[in-house]
Amino acid sequence: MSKYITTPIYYVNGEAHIGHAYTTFIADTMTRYEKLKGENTYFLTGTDEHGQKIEESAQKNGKPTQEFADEISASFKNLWDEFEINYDKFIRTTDEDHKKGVQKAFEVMHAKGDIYKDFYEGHYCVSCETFFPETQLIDGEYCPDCGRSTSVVKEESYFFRLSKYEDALLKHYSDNPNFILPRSRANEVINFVKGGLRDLSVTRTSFTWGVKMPESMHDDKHVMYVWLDALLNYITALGYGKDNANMRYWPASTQFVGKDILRFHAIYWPAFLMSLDLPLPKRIGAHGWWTRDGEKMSKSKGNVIAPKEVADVYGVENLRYFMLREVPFGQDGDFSQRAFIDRINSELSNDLGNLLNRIIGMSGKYSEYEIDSVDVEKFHKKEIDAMNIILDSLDSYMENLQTHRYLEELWKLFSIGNKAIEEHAPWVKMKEDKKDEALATVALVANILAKASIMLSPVMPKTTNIVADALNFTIDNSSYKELILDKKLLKLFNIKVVPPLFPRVDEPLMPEAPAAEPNKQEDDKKEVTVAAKEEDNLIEIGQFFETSLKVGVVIEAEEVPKSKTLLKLQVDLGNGVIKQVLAGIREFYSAESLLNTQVCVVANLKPAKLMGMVSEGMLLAAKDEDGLCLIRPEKPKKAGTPIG
Ligand code: ME8
Repeated sequence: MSKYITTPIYYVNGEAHIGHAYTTFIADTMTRYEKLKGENTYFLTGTDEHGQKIEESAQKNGKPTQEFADEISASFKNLWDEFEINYDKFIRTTDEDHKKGVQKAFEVMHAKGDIYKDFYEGHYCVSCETFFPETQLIDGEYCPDCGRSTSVVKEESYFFRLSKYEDALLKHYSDNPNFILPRSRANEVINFVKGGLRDLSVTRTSFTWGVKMPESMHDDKHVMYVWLDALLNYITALGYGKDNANMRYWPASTQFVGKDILRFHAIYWPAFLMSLDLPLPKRIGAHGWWTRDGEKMSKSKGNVIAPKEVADVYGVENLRYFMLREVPFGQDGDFSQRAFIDRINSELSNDLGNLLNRIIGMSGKYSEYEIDSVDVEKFHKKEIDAMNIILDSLDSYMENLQTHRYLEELWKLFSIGNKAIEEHAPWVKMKEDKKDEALATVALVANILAKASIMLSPVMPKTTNIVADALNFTIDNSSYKELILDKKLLKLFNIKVVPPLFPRVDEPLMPEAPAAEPNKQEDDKKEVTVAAKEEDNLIEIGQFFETSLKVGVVIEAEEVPKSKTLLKLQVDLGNGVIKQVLAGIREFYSAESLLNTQVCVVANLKPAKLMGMVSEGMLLAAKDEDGLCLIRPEKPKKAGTPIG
């Protein structure tokens, strides 16, 4: 069976940032992992180039839209090439073949009776390229997803009968519980669909930068809605609407997306596919959001991290390792140089790099760089068994997208190696004239390094090739079979001396993010507030409404290790928004007791960091000498219902 792995196609309204790099790294890692296992795998990435947002960005930059799109698309492609991303195709939605494929799909949907013409009247957010009914807007004007102002649109439009697919979608989610990963995210999608799907406006007449209607529709006033155009890239890339050359790869095995665009991929996309009578992707993997030093990245704050800037100073493979190790798939992650440097120094340099250096050094000293595994089983049965248990466990972590657990477990192999060296002290054995035992320990560790580097190769392909080169073998499907599946040991070979792989980093190598607004002012404000009598401190109603209070549903809850007070909650705030809240309520509530209960949340707090984790909101609670209780709605309300 073949595998097909995709990233979202990135908008060409700005250069790549670290969030784009993360999606691309996971997809690339997964592709390399499948290829290592011998699977026939196809990997697609590319750029999303149509729509009002791109047209407006080009205008702002004073460039013709196509020229602007060409430049930014090339900058994405060059970056991925420089990072040696192993894609099979880089698609652009301005490619002629893609446009034809989209037109073809439109005709098929139309012939099926799923497209009809009507008038659209509603609100449009250009930044999200999304239509919203008035009821969903914040204060009747602002986008519920990104908070930006929406504009009123009233125009003739073709509609896709999304409502027709409501039941089929719900059935698909319930028949395929792994369709959306992590599973906790499935709830928000299911609730959204259960809330009722409105037919989707899929063409626009107010601008022209989009795929034209198929000629058969005889209606050239309209261009395709950018999300219809964009989602179809996943099949046009395989030749849909042209020669179907690679359609054998469909359905996709994993489609990676950020949580912000899960709804499009888990609702609209499957409905489009059902309309086209095509099978649905096996699963949609939705990852979390990256912040920088606890702050949301944005151009206006000037704290966006360009992946190239990081890679130039820290190395792209170190960055891949850090991002995949740092966050559980699906959760938000924070990029800080401190955390990155700690992992480079302790995990890459100490655990992996030093182990290789020790083996190079010892084998040189004791056996002129010759390694023979002949006595390993005799002296190190315990270590071999422990190693095999770990190696056997790895596949399920990677297949379930748990890259952080995969790497965490993989690193236990280095502990086994280091411990064996300490316990068996080959230098002592050499003095005691037990050379065979000393050499067996060196060979054990060489084998550990070899096997670990095979399994690490999808994450750090170049670095692990250097390790393999030092150990005189090649990382590929046949060494994977021999050393991992068949559990064989390396045959007699000579070690090659290589320079240290991971020089230690002592100081941050990049300028720090511009300082966030000083907290001092905030603190001063608090003091004044506390000092003043409450009734003297009257506020305008508008000030109160600056605080966004919402009903939320706790969909995940866990204790924060090493904290007596904190619980880490994922709170569903409706419309696909899930926020992580660190609440100091552990003394009063257990994590389990909060699951699926309703809470009241301050939803527009600036993210803050507690114990290295980001908290994006605050729960309302009352506390007196008898303890603390949460404030909750008297009757259940929909997630996201505003309070005020
Ligand atoms: O949404 N943290 O394109 P886009 C983590 N063209 N990931 C992030 C991120 C962050 N801070 N910011 C962006 C689009 N991403 C559409 C997609 S697909 C048919 C069309 C990642 O350029 C994340 O994967 O806004 C997100 O889904 C993707 O970039 C969106 O990129």
